[in-house]
Amino acid sequence: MIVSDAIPVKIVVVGDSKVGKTSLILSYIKQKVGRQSESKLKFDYQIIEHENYYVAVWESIGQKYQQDVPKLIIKDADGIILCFDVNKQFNFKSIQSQMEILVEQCPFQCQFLLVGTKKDLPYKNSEIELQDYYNKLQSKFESLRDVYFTSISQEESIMKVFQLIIKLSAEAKQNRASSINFQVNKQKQKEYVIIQK
Ligand SMILES: Nc1nc2c(ncn2[C@@H]2O[C@H](COP(=O)(O)OP(=O)(O)O)[C@@H](O)[C@H]2O)c(=O)[nH]1
Ligand SMILES: [Mg+2]
Repeated sequence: MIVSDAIPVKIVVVGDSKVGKTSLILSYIKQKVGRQSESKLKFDYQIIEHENYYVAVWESIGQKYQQDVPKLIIKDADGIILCFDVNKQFNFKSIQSQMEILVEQCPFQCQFLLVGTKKDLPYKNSEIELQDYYNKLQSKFESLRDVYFTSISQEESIMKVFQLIIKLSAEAKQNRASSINFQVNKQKQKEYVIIQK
């Protein structure tokens, strides 16, 4: 692929410690490049070619997205994967407050997926209950696009999550860019008309 043809997309994986963020990213990278990554991922990222995209995958640390480092990591994100552990009681308040902060700190067109990790382990909440929580969240956050369940023992479940968030994020980014171009062109037209007078 010619680098200049590729669309850059930044994806950040967020969620509580030990929820499975690093495992999710490493599984995706292994599937894409066919080998284990050397990276420990903290304060670090990986660049992956995915179809026509150049994807930078980051892992964010902690939940304090207002603090300097997490804020810097998410402030130009195109897509966020917000993880929770299905083997733990779903903490609606925590997920909701994380979403509130993320939506505030991330660019306006940023897209979100909610991902329940460790689906090979027993669920603490029923799938119906989790779907209800998701529906409640979705009604509050328009940019929250879907909920998925993954396991490191089912690689294809992880690949699906990345494929979807990359596609949604790239589309939103392109739409935003073309609407800005349109506005700039309109502004230029206006200036042109003024000069013509
Ligand atoms: N059973 C199971 N364990 C997982 C899964 N994903 C991660 N883990 C385990 O959960 C622990 C924390 O994972 P890690 O990726 O380091 O979490 P992080 O702190 O969010 O980056 C590790 O012991 C992983 O092996 C999964 O899908 N199933
Ligand atoms: Mg980690």
